[in-house]
Amino acid sequence: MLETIEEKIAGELRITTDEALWLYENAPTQWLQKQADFIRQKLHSNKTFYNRNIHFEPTNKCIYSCKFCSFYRKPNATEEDGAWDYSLQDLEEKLAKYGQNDLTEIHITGGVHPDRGIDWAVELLTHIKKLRPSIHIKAFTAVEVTWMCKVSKVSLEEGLKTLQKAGLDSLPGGGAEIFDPEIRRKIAGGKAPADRWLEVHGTAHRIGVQSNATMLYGHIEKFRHRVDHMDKLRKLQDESHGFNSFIPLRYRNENNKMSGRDEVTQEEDFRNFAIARIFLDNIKHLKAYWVMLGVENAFASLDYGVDDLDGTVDDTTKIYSMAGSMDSPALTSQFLIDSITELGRLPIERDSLYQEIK
Ligand code: V47
Ligand code: SF4
Repeated sequence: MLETIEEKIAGELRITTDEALWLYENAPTQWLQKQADFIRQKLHSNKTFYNRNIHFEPTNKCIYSCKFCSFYRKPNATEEDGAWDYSLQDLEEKLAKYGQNDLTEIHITGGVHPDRGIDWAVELLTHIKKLRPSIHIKAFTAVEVTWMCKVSKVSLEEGLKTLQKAGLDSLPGGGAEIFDPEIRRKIAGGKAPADRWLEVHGTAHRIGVQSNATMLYGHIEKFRHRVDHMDKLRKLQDESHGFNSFIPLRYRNENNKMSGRDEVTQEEDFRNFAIARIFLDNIKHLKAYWVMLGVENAFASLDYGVDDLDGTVDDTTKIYSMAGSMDSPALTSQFLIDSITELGRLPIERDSLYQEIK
């Protein structure tokens, strides 16, 4: 099997879902590393991408209660319970810390607030574009978009077009979790099912809003569920061509309803990145989100098919710090440039759609 797959990789042929499953179960890690690195090198030579961004989470109040989530609070929770609702003024203050040209992207995602529909999002997007006309707004997971359209009683396409007109430039990859219905139901309760997540992204791509895709792994899923997840993404991408990057997210186990579970090993992270690089032949970039993996692991994953490290991020990212990652995550561009260079790679600052800036 290994030789057959190796020949396919050398010939730029697609591997099957059975072959991907076989790799998860049988392939030596060193072999995976070599093959994934070969593909990355072919796609990106020795370039490693990063961007200058901040993350903003408007609220952690959420109508859902996903078992892996350490971040959400009930909609009626108070500040004392650890709930927050940032105002436009709070956002303005956060942005004011940066000069007009210091950032190229703002990434916005948060809890699914019961009362917030498309109008709320339009106000937020419009305000940001007024303050920073050229900033790229990557905002709202497919789950948030679904809920907003429901609150505002508009179709998905109408809702997305309204957001796009107000300044939405792309969608982040969150909310995908794991697509298998049974596993999804167990860990993510009643939130938008896989078909809907895929429909949101397919519709966004059709109207010219590109996006990313994530996969939450290392909880109760089996390898076959990961393959099924990536297969669904690969199929949609064949039709819609709108995914820029794939971001595997390892389940972090602090302060949530699945906290008793161990996290997977670093080797498992590397194997997962490598298999994703081999399987997803139509998604150009593979991102290691350093906030989740830790800086050292993220840099080490560059040997396993990863070409992108996300960005400078800055400190309000609580989704991960509350689940066990570092507090107040932030890196400077210089740190990213120096670290990538030390590894013998070429640091490339990119914009949110992966156009090279410098
Ligand atoms: O959908 C929540 C994940 C995601 C935990 O598109 C957890 O560029 C691990 O999607 N352990 C949101 N993961 C974050 C996200 C993202 C991040 C960075 C870049 C981009 C992009 C998207 O965070 C959720 C969920 O899968 N998550 N809790 C946890 N305990
Ligand atoms: Fe809410 Fe998102 Fe957390 Fe699920 S993962 S509880 S939808 S904030």
